[in-house]
Amino acid sequence: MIPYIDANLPSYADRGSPGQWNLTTTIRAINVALPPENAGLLMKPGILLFILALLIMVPFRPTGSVAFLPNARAELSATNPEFTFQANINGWNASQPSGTNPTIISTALFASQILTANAYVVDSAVHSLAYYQPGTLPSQVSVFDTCASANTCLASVSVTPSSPGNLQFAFPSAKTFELYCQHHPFSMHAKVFVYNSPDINGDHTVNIVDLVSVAIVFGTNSTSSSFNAKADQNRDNLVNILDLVLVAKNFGRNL
Ligand SMILES: [Cu+2]
Repeated sequence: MIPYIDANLPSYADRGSPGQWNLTTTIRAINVALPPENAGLLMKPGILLFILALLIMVPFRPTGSVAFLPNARAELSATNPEFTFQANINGWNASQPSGTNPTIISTALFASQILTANAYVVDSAVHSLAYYQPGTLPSQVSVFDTCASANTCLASVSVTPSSPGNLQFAFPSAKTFELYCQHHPFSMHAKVFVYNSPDINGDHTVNIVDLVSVAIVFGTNSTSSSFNAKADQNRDNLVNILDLVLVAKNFGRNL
């Protein structure tokens, strides 16, 4: 029996977020029981074919629909990720079905990408949606709504029963940031997971160079000498097909 693995990347729409993106990808790879380094070598021909296919398709994309890659145009026009947060003294509820005080996870949210947060009050209190640096404890949050770098606050917006809050913010790095209500930090504490940018070389466009950047370290992990943390899109300490797909999803985008 040949062992295999199914790598299924949940689509943006499946996560209950705005449905501009609708890519569901299932990839089947054989021989995953091999050590990561060897598995990477085995996958190389597949990766090269994958990249070649993308290169062939790219010239057709701006002029019309591409039947065999229907999501390509949608990706190019995808808007910034957007979430709605419900402010309640007992905890944040996001628009995602992840419950109270969730960790916000969306592949559309990567470093330097603007997240639009809409917050509205669902009880009768005054709240303040605020992003803090990773690791900031509830006891370190300013309860007087004074957002400053000195208290590791990155951005905040006040939310009252009569006035919803809107905050646009670009997380500076691929980390997991703290999301507090500054007035109720002990009960209202969610997190925001930020992916690595698919623009790996930082030239503001996602192109073949970025795909190759992932391909050449394919199969490595964080203990490998050639490991490239920026290529590890989902920050799971492995560079595998999931990371390649995340870059491919954004292929052609200007960031
Ligand atoms: Cu609050």
